[in-house]
Amino acid sequence: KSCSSDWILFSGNCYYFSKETRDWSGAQQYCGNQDSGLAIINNDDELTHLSSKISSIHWLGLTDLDREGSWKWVDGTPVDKKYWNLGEPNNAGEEDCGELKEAKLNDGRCSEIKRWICEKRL
Ligand code: 2F8
Ligand code: CA
Repeated sequence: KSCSSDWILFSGNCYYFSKETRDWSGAQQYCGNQDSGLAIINNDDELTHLSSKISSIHWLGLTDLDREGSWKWVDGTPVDKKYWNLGEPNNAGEEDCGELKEAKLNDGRCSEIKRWICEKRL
């Protein structure tokens, strides 16, 4: 078995790195339509690998929309604090959606339009 074309395999999961751009909900909707979800980072290897594939900010499956300040991956797993960039999450203005930027997490405005990463089990 292998990943669909345009998806890449890493450690038993298939990832889609969008070229198009959407807000966080739109990105989540795209992934859902592909039987996947916005990507979730479970360990250092995954963070390193995903980061090595991108050169701009991408949405991840991370949000505190359910409860301000309570950051969780979209599968309900709490986020390991070591992955945040220094000083993040800072909720600057109002930032409830998580993104990957230079191998660290940042909270960004959910309405911003940017690329995203989807993930599904192979
Ligand atoms: O310095 C980190 C800070 O950078 C930006 O704000 C100046 C980000 N906001 C936007 O890109 C809109 C913040 O999320 C980030 O914390
Ligand atoms: Ca921020």
